[in-house]
Amino acid sequence: MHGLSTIPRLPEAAQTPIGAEVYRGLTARPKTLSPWLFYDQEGSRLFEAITELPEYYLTRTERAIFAQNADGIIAAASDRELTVIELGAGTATKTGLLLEAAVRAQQTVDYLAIDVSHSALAEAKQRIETQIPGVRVASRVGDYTEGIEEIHAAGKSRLVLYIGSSIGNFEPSDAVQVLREVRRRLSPGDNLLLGADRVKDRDVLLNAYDDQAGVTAAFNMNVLTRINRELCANFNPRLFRHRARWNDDHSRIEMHLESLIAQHVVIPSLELEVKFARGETIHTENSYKFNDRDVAWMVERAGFAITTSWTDERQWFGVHLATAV
Ligand code: AVI
Repeated sequence: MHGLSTIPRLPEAAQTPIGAEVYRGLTARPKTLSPWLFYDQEGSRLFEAITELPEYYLTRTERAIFAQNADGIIAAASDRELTVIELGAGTATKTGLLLEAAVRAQQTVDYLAIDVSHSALAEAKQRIETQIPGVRVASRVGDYTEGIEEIHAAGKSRLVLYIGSSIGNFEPSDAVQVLREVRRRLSPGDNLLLGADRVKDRDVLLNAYDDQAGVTAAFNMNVLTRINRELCANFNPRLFRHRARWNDDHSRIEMHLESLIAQHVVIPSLELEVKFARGETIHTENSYKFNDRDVAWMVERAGFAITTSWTDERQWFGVHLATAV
């Protein structure tokens, strides 16, 4: 027999993005799943609901910082005309405050929204164009940095928005890599506006990721339902529970799904049987919390320098303007 034919081949489903990730994550020790798996249609709806929860202060606090400082942020970003580009724009609900300030400063502004969700971009475009005359909206479905280089902005300065503390869902080294990718597509003097959640009281953080109404729990559990649907697995979500933990050594909130009993889960499309001990968890998300020094370290390694930072009264959230050097 030919030697090569004995190499075990992974089933076809393990070669799709979701199949590959679930195979990798559930055969790893400890078990992990990447947070991008949260965002199917139901997960995106649940995330929108999270942003309105009383305990989830992040969205509301960042919006308040923009409401108070939008003119200052736009003025600090450039003395030339600005073109605004938003990475992971989603429905761009907070961005309007910055775009209104840009219109006040320069009458018209070009705005490019980049996101993986076509429907979110369509909603953003429709809302911004009707509510803020003067903004010319372009959108691009794609990964976060795709399309930046297409904005040549001759004679103009680019302002890239990466807000909402999305940067906190990456491992620190990956976060630097993401920012490097952004920097690579910019010219010296262009700017990045980075929203990053700050380190704070442990209970405030834990409540934000384990709310009374159970919306965050449903968001986390939805991963199992998605794997059942898309990979024909037989997870029983009732046999798992949502856990949020503060990891002080790494300055991050962790989300896990904890198995309530010893059990086996079968994923036939991956030809995989996954064993869980009672109390064993799948680590589904990290949400890093930063102090100003962490943010400066991260952006400097990516080729930016912080020029101005803004925060709220309680100093719970940071908005940082960083210039490409
Ligand atoms: C998208 N990201 C910034 C959210 C966060 O706070 O880390 C995702 C989230 N996870 C649980 N609640 C919200």
